[in-house]
Amino acid sequence: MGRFDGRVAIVTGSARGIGGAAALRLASEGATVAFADINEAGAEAKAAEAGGSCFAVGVDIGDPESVAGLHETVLARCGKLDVLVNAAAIVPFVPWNDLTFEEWRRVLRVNLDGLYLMCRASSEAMRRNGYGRIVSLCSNSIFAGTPNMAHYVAAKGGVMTFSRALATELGGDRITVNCVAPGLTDTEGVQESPHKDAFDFCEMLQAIKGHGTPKDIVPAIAFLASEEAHWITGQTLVADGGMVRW
Ligand code: 4PL
Repeated sequence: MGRFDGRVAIVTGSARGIGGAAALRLASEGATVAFADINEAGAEAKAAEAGGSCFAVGVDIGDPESVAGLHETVLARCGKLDVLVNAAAIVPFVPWNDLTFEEWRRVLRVNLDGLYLMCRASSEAMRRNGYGRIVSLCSNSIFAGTPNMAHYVAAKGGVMTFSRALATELGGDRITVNCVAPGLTDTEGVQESPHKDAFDFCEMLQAIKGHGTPKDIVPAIAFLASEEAHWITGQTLVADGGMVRW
């Protein structure tokens, strides 16, 4: 008996990192999860790890046709959609002096336009369903003003404030909309980037010492995605060892 028995979920960014861990958790608690990622091979591997009725779909969340195709696949296969976890994002490391408009647009296209497109399509299916849970990955960088990612910080601020507004729009359809805001987290993506050198700085500010890992973030995502979180909407829950407070 799992919290997500009979539920159908889409998790974007689920080939690895926090999205991958969240998708595996929902699956382990009974959900049929569509592992959605632009890295289709990675998503296939994670879906195979989850087993059961889980499957993978390649998607570019910044492309309306790709997002429409993802939703057609999920609805044809599963008949409904209960949960959307928006974990897909570009995590850039670009100092302000090098931040071109092209780079700004590249990040905003995925991290904010992609959120709009996913919520646009998913909320239609959830509205027909009369039930829904949308959980989007934010970042504590919106409170800290973290360096070398001004465009990312701008997009993640939009993730939080858009979610507040969408919660109002969808409340009448029994759909909740919330965010989880991790701090710097030890993922494959972070280890491949200069962000990996910031763990000591973050730890200095944390109330609880140590490096955040995907498994530290997943419980907050799973709770907000669960049926029993029905009275919580429009909120942003920070899960960062107490680095920032608000
Ligand atoms: C504090 O979301 O929140 C680095 C990279 N440092 O992506 C983030 C902090 C990063 C963050 C983030």
